[in-house]
Amino acid sequence: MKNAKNINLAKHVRRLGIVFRDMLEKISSMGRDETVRLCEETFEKLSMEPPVLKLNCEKLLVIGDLHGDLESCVNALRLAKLGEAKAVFLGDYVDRGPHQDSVINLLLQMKNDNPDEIFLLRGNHETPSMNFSYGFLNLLVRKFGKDYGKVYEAYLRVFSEMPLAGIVNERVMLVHGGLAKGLERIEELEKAGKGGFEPEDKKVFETLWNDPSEDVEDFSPNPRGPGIHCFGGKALERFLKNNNLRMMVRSHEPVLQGYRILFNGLLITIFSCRFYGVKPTALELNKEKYLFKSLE
Ligand SMILES: [Mn+2]
Repeated sequence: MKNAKNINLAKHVRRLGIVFRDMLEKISSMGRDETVRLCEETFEKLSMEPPVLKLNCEKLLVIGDLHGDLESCVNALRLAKLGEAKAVFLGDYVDRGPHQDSVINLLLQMKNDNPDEIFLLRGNHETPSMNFSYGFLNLLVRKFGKDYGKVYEAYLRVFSEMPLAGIVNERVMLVHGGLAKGLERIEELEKAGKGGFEPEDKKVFETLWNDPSEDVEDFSPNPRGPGIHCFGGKALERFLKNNNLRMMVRSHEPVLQGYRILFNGLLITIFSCRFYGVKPTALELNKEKYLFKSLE
């Protein structure tokens, strides 16, 4: 039976053109066993990746939070021109928005098909505590009924193997949230691992949750909740210098313009989900420069 959501998806599929049409149709009709299989295949690929990816390339597209924004997701995949460039997604694929299952399934399928070109970092919403309150778990219960548990566990296994960070051309650090308090060297994050289902290690947790603030020098408590910090320009500058990096790119906060440059260019926030009044944007990183690209 077609429900409102399927009709909505069909509209997207028509608008998004032929390249992804077959894949989207396949993904939107996937049942329990196919979904679990897709997760298991992607789990195998992700578990070979280290917690901190080292990426070397001429051109790379960075995509921020999606939260079920299928249109931004497909626009980003088309824009990325895989084969010529790589694409790194900064996490928060699920919860909140209307097409969470299609977004995550499409990205998992793309990761399977293009393991050396598509990279999926972990966001704070790739965890059970967030999915419990912000929609993804409920969606799976509605979609799979009493069978939801097996599918959800397969997704959680995938989430737990997503890398926490990427280093591009030894110069730019990519994460979902930001700089963790007490993190001095990137190697510490590599040693901390990927955090399991619900990251408890402080450095892993804060990498997924922290925000930058120009009102702070070093670190201050973050109103988001206990254990989360705001990091200032002084802290970031020290970290970048110690690790011989030029800048950090992160997502996690809806910024209306779709991007925001802080700390005199040491940090960029990029946001790709259109459901907060945000102009969905991606960041193209070239060897010596960067460009903002609309995903509208
Ligand atoms: Mn987030």
